[in-house]
Amino acid sequence: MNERLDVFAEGAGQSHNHSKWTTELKSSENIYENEEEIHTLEPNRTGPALSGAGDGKKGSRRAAAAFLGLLFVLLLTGLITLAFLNNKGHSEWKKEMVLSQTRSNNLSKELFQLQKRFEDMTKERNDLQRKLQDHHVQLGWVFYSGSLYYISSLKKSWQQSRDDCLQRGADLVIINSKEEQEFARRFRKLVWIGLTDNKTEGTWKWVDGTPLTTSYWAQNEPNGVQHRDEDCAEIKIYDLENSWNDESCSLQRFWMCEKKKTW
Ligand code: MMA
Ligand code: CA
Repeated sequence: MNERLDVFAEGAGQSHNHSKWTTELKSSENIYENEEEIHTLEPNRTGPALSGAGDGKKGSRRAAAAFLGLLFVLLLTGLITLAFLNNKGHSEWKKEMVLSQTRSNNLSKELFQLQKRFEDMTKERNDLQRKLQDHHVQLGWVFYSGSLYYISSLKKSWQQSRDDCLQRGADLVIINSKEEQEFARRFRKLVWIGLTDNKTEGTWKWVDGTPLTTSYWAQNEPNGVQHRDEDCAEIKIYDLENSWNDESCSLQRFWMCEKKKTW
């Protein structure tokens, strides 16, 4: 070691002539020679006590080193695999995100279009309903509480009256509330209503087949005056709530049709 220091000292302090460099190189070679020497001596440094373990100890150390190396390689492989999988997962997740975003955008567009279509169709429906209503009004129909009513200006028998209603896409009026009864009286006309006992005498039924539950017969009605065969109902005493009379079906009366509003 002293020799090495000397050489560097010489090199630094003295002139840069060729012989000096040669000396330096030679000295360097020497240094390595010494190192080799040290290496060859190494086993002896362990001392006599340890050298007793011999080749067996040497083998187990190699095995341990090999094991550690293998462990290191395995760990490295694991890490690389994890990094790869993570990266792969990440890119797949990103792809999924883009797809989801696209799908979401498409659905938003579709929703917007459907909303627009719904609005357009609602407008269209309202326009058609208005037109239909105007049409009915022009034909003499009156709107009241979800139904259309037609009050005739001619007089006919009960059956002819009913046929007229059927031709208009309606039927004779069915009165099933106090309000409807009041509405029907308001026209102050003697009108046929859709009530008859022509199937079974004494059993009054509405034209839709439903039985009579709430009735507004006038006082002493229905009386079925003898020899008149009074099987059809009319609104007669329209000034009173209880205004109905059973009358001979062949008599000529105004009539009232009802058409349920289906829109
Ligand atoms: C008429 C006819 C009948 C009704 C009575 C009431 C005379 O017959 O309308 O149906 O019951 O009047 O007085
Ligand atoms: Ca009567």
